[in-house]
Amino acid sequence: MELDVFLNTPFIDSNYLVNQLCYFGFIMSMLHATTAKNYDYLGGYVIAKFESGISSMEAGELGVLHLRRYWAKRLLEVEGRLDQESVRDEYGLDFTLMQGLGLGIVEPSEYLFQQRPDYDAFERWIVQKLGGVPDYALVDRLNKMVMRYLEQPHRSYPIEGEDIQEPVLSAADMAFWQENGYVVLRNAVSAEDCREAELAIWDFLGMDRQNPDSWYDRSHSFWVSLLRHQALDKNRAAPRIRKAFEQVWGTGDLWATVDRSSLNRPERGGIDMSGPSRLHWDVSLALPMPFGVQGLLYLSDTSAEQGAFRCVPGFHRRIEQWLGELAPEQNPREQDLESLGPVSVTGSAGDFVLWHHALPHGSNRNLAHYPRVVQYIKLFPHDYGIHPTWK
Ligand SMILES: O=C(O)CCC(=O)C(=O)O
Repeated sequence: MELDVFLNTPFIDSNYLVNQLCYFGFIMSMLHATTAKNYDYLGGYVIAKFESGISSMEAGELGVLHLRRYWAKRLLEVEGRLDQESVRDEYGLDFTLMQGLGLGIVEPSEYLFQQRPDYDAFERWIVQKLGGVPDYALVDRLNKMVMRYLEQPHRSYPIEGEDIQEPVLSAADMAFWQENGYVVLRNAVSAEDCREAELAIWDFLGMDRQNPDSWYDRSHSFWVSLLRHQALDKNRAAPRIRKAFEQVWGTGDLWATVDRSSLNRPERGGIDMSGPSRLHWDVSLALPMPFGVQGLLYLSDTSAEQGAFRCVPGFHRRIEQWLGELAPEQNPREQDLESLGPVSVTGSAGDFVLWHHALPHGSNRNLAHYPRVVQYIKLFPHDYGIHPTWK
């Protein structure tokens, strides 16, 4: 039964499972499934009602709409009393709110689950995490987003025909994107900004980039959970990266995720440290699959053998047919995805890779001598589609 709850938990695409843990419900279900005892199931779904009665319009001291309801839902979820079905339409709203506040989704979920604070304490925690009270302009934008999410029809992406001024992806880049489902934006950020971000990551890890002996501390995995840093924030706001996302989504109204980074270290002693080298998807494979885009910024020069990003070009155009040809008992994620023809996507420090989330993707093993350093950045519209079923 607990496995059913886990499998039925919807999931917002981002980076691979443990990487982004980008859907709070997923995290909460995992934690919850292993701890809470007193809840009932029917066909794999938790039977409970969202009883808090707190509306999205109720704000606390910070003045942020929906935040109190978000808090109340998480606490009910911890207790196994949240009717997931009744709040399914709000997944995108919760996600955008947490990302838009600059918190990401993992930390708030973990905090609420572990501390079960009252609402005032939750707001104080947010202020402490953000290093201050969210400014008026952000609160105003968030509140408008909440109203639009709840009151206006959600759009279907990509939006065709909206005029995006001063594009950074050329017509040839866009044609490549359409055909292959990925594209590289060269020189997305300056060498200096790249360097600052890379140094912040080394510093956070307590490793010396010049000294390979310092790279193999076993307490560090591929993923680097440094979320908020001036240099990382600057890259999230990089105008060229924003513009590229605007071009592929077809809209300028986008929010940025607060994601982790990664350090793909060269293999040593035959030990593969390359993280998600197995090809995978981070999105539900339930059809129809809504449009979605992921992205990563190379912070170090990355050759194919240096653990580069890999993906299967053009698979976004044939995924539905491919899924349809599988027998019902065949799990798409367990198929031989290597046989689909992945390519390595190389880049210099400062290059940014965008890929359609329908492409199977992963990282290469690093057989070179220097780690590949990457920052994950995704910009998305608040109302982009999230399939309610995780498959
Ligand atoms: O870092 C990479 O090259 C791959 C990242 C990945 O697999 C993911 O974001 O899900």
